[in-house]
Amino acid sequence: MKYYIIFGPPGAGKGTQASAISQKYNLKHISTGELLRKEMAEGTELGKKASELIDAGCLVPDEVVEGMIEAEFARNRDVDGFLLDGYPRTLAQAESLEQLLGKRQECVTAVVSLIIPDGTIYERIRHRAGIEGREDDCKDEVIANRIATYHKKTEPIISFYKAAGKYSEVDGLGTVEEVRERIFGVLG
Ligand code: B4P
Repeated sequence: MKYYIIFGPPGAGKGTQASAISQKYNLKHISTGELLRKEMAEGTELGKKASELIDAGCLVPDEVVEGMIEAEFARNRDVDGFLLDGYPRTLAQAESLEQLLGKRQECVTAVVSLIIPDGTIYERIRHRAGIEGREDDCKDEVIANRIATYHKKTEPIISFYKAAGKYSEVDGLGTVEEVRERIFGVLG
């Protein structure tokens, strides 16, 4: 099994690029953001708790997303691997993923990180707010908190995967197609 991670700040293009990557390599795409939005749309207890945090630009607790990932691995057996999008987002999540994969005698295959400046994050998320109306995209202070949370809690993961020799960076600026070709160039 392959376990790829598409990594980057909010608005870097992770979700945008994920479908082409998962199609090309026959991977099951797992977006923790999408799974959480589904819970919110269905009005489940988990969704109600998550929405307060997400709408404020905060991360949901590690154990919530860890449980979701474990359930998705168990549910999807007929694939060549997984593309994790938006997970892990903290060092604790990265360590938990190591343990989970270790139990299956597996490990992370590669991490592809999309690099974009903070200013572009604002532009892209403001643009998406006009199209999708996601609550967490609509206020500048919430976007600012998501960016700050990325730098504080998510960026430290980079050294974790660099040390494991699994980390590559791709320029996230340019058209969706240009970025996609760069990702394919790294994944081979
Ligand atoms: P996500 O759903 O992961 O939201 P995101 O970071 O905004 O990324 P997304 O994949 O949607 O956007 P993309 O960059 O593709 O998470 C939402 C929230 O859920 C988090 O803030 C957090 O609260 C919670 N959460 C999720 N996972 C969690 C975890 N593991 N632990 C704890 N909490 C968690 O695209 C953004 C926009 O850019 C789009 O409009 C797109 O069209 C545009 N775009 C993309 N590529 C472009 C390009 N090349 N040029 C121009 N525009 C482009």
